[in-house]
Amino acid sequence: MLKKIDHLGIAVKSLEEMIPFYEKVMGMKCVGTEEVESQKVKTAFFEIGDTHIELLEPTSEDSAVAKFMAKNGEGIHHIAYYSEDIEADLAKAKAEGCRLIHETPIPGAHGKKVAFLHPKSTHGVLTEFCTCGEEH
Ligand code: CMX
Repeated sequence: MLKKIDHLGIAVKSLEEMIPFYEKVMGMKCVGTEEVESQKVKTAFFEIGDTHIELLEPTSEDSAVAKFMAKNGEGIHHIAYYSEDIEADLAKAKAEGCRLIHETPIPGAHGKKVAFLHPKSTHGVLTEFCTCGEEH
C-alpha cells in the first residue's frame, strides 16, 4: 500500500547552483548528495516536514533527466510514493493498465528499491514507487 509522498524529483542544470538556492530561499537543509550511476544523475536531498525534495542533475546527455530538460527545461520531473509492499503495488498498477518502466524494483538513491510507471499511462506524471533503505 502507498503510504505517503516520499519525495518530489526536480530536474536542475546544476546542483552546485541550486543547493544554495534551496538553502537560502526556502530555508531547507541539504541532508545528502549522491551519484546514482545507473540513472546517470547526481542527487541532493532536502527535508521538508516528513517528506523530501530531490534535486536531479544529469551526468550524461543520454540520461532520462537530460532528455526531460532538453524538452521542458528545469522543473518537476517525478513524484515518488513510499510503498510498504512495492511488488504488490506494482502488480496492482499493472493490473489497472499502467505501463511499468521497471517490472521489478531497481536500486535507487539512499539504498532504496525503486520502480517507475510510464507517464503516458499515468496521465502525464512520471511516478515512482520506492521502499526501504535509509531515512530519505
Ligand atoms: N514527466 C512527464 N512526461 C515525461 C517525462 C516526465 N518526467 N519524461 C518523459 N516524458 C514524456 C515525454 O515528454 C514524451 O511525451 P510525448 O510523446 O508526448 O512527446 C514521452 O514521455 C516519451 O516517452 P518515451 O519515448 O517512452 O521515452 P523517453 O526516452 O523520453 O523516456 C521515460 C521517458 C519516462 C521512459 C524515462 O525518462 C524513464 O525511464 N524514466 C524513469 C527513470 C528516471 O526518470 N530516472 C531519473 C531519476 C532517478 C532518481 O530519482 O534517482
